[in-house]
Amino acid sequence: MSTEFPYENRIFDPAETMPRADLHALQLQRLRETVARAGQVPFYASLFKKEGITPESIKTLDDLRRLPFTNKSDMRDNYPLGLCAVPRAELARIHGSSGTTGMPTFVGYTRNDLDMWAGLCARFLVAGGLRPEHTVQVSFGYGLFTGGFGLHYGIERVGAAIIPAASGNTSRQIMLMRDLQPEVLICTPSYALNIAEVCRSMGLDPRELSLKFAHFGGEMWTEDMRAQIERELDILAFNNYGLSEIIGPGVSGECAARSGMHLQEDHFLVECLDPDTLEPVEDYAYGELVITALTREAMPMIRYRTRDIAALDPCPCACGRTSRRMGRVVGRTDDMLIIRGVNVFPSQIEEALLAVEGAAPHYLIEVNRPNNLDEVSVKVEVRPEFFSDKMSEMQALRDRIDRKIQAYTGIHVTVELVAPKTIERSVGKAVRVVDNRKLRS
Ligand code: DLL
Repeated sequence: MSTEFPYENRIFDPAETMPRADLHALQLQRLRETVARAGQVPFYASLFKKEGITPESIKTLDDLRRLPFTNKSDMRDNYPLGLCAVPRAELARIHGSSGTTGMPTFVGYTRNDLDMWAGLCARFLVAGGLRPEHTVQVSFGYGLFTGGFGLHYGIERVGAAIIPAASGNTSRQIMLMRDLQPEVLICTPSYALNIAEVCRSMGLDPRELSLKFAHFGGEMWTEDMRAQIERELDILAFNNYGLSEIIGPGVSGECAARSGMHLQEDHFLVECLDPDTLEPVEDYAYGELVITALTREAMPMIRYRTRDIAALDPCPCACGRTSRRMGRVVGRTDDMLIIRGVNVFPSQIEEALLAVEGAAPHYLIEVNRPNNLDEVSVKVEVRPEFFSDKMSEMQALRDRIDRKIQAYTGIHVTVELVAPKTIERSVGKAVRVVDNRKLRS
């Protein structure tokens, strides 16, 4: 366990430490129930019929592999709530995801789903230090996005106090922090950096705020980004992962060891597959996460292809939780840039940038295809203290960034340095990539 963590390890729900054999038995029982529930949805019913799948035909967890995959387009084809397995009257809430392209997708929850979800969020919040005596500022959007309400009810379940600040109006966020003294911040990692920056521009030291730790999720971030946020805000930063199609936040989260996010495997069956062959990859190898929601009443999700690339770690954790852990999401299959045959994830570019002194963690990757050849340009903000009107200094910095990106990714990109605070800041999920090839096709 990390010695720097200021709280003792605490387990919110005994299910988190269930022996693996008991967990597997529970998963099998829940998988059968899920197949039965999903069978009431016409979309699944016709797929199951074709393959001869019935709840009774699920004899072992390996039978999961006989089940069909689902993906975002199935949700769109069954718009708005065609994948729901309960009558409309039983829905208690509807969330949605706008996505970056196309129609939104909606996700329905029953009362029991909401209750279970609050419990899952409470688990990872407690694993990452939340206690009933704390005050938490939630700076996620409260709305269709699952981040705000999802975490809100998780915090309530723990018994801590909530400042439901929602996202945006950053100077007001800082005023709330100064006056109400929360120990905990919840938002996207990019918004935390934005808060630190606005704080400094107001003449305040973000390290002097009352914050002690934070739970970040909802977007890709790197270990270097964590170090930077921790330095700038003088906090410990925890990672948590989830997606609206499966439930929202609460699929996994870090404990005090902060070395991988504990998957809540009594509620989700998580596979890590080669996205091309759809065969399982080895432990610790990167693959696409494919998730089956085992306890969702309103929307049982079967083998949902998340497009998120991560690796799974089966090694037992010192904290006592028995679940496997997932590493950071390093990219999405639909974010992966194939540049003249080389696969590049935006996270590799972020890692390279943050390894160069003088580069700020604010950047925008742009991909174009002039003359049918992919070209990548990266706009990078220079840190204020490194920004100079001396051409030679800026040229040298640009060369250092260029070489580092080449070393990390194997491709050459065009680096454009821009003045501090010129790249748009996010209040939610940061936009890091503009792929003009997709916009035109
Ligand atoms: O972002 C749910 C969430 C809210 C998770 C708040 C954690 C905290 P969606 O809007 O549907 O749901 O977006 C889901 O965001 O497939 C990942 O690509 C990405 N994502 C979420 N958490 C992380 C994370 C919410 N910790 C999509 N690291 C997912 C990297 C993340 N990517």
